Amino acid sequence: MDTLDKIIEAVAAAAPDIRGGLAGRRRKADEENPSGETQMAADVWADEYLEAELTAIDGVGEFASEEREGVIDCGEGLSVAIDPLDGSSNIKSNNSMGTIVGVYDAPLPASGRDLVSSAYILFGPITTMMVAREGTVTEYVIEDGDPRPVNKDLTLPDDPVVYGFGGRVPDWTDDFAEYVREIETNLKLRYGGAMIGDVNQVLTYGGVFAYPGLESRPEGKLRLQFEGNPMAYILESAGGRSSDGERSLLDVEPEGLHQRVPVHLGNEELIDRLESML
Ligand code: FDP
Repeated sequence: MDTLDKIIEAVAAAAPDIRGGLAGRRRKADEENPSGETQMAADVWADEYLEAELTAIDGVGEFASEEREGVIDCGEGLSVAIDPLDGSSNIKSNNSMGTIVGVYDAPLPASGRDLVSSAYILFGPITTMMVAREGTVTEYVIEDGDPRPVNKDLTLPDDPVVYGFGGRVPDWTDDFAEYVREIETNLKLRYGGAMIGDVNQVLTYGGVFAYPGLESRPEGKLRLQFEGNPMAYILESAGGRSSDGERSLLDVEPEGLHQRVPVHLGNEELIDRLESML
């Protein structure tokens, strides 16, 4: 089994344990993450759980997480960047959230072009895993830690249906607000507040997800290494597009481990139109 298989197997095996540990960890932790956001006890626990599992794999050289400041050097080989619990503010209201994993063949922070695979676990009513690798995307259902493929070579539907955008509406730029007015005539709003759940809807029904650059925060909210790049890799492998507003997220220059970036993901024509309007 190669290192990539071992990483994906370890993430799938961890999913039932992480899910099982959420119920008792809905409170806030006493700390902030390196981006200055309040951590939930579940964030800290999932981070420590996955760190132990992933750094133990022979062939993993670096490990980094949205929940910790620096990169952990753990040998020679691939670099793994994770968001252990994306959308963890949803734990209070018991809505969807998940885990994101990007595997780079370069030291961190790395370019999205150095990704060799990325995956996410979605803790919805069912635990599923989406894996992009070698240009194809596969969806698995995870029961007892065993991934069972349910959708091989998944591609975005041609006729987009949904959109979901983060950030407060008065904080959107005028150009972005104009884009929303144009596309909402044909699409319906679906926003759950966890990128994984919202992007999973786009992959299922077609459409567009964004956490755009805001008036108060032009760099947006989401992090390039842990969120933007891995999700862009999945969307582009499924035939869609990603953009920071001008270019594919995979072409954004990595400048820091916790760097933020405006994120737009979806069907090609919807992202092309966005870029022409921003
Ligand atoms: P969260 O802070 O709950 O972890 O970056 C994480 C994220 O959630 C995304 O999953 C989500 O799309 C976004 O932030 C939600 O932010 P808003 O609360 O500003 O909508």
